[in-house]
Amino acid sequence: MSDHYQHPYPPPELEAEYPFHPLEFDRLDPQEMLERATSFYAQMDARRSPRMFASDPVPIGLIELAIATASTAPSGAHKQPWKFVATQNPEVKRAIRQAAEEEERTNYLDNRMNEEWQEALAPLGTDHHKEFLEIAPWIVVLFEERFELRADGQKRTNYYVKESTGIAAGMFITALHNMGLATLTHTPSPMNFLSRVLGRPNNERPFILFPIGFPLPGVKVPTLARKPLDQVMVVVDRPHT
Ligand code: IYR
Repeated sequence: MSDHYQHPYPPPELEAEYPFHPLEFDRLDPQEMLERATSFYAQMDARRSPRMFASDPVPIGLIELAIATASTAPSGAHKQPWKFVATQNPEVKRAIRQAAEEEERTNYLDNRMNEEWQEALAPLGTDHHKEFLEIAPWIVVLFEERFELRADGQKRTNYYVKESTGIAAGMFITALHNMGLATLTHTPSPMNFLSRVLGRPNNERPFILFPIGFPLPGVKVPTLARKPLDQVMVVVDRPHT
């Protein structure tokens, strides 16, 4: 047996039961790989989370494409345990803002966040004002599907729900940035009110809220440094003893 032997996938008898097809995959030449990697990194490194938005409308087609892109995320047993709930309705956005600001007032003004937490947030200058929830043209709330609820009322387990939904969230942010839209990963806390305001069933739990639109022209963002590669990457070149 050669070092490169690989047990065949799929097992031949499985193909009688489930469909398989050859993967479409174009190998790029090394030069093009490096060019694409370099320019994509520069593009993503320019992404920031604004906290003031313009009210300019965004066509639903772009929101649909961002959600379709996010939904290409890999997921545990391919269950895709997420739901992207989108609204541009002013009354819904107002209800979300009001409930979020009420919770955040308790967080910031009644010290529900402990001292360490408030210290960590100090350089970001966040507070309980969340006007962007009404001003941004779209709010998309990503829900994790804790379990699958079938139409006939049957329940089915979902797997790696947080990992899967987290990956979808990252791809959503990436898709929005790539199409020239801005978003803020907002986690009002606690955020159970989102299930009520958006009328979601109890197998879904709010995961992250995304206001989406264009940044207010001239908006400032904190001057933050990203960790250098050597602080986020470790190469292991021999077994640890
Ligand atoms: N949920 C609050 C507080 C907050 C917490 C973290 I961690 C942040 O990175 C930013 C804000 C709020 O939305 O203001």
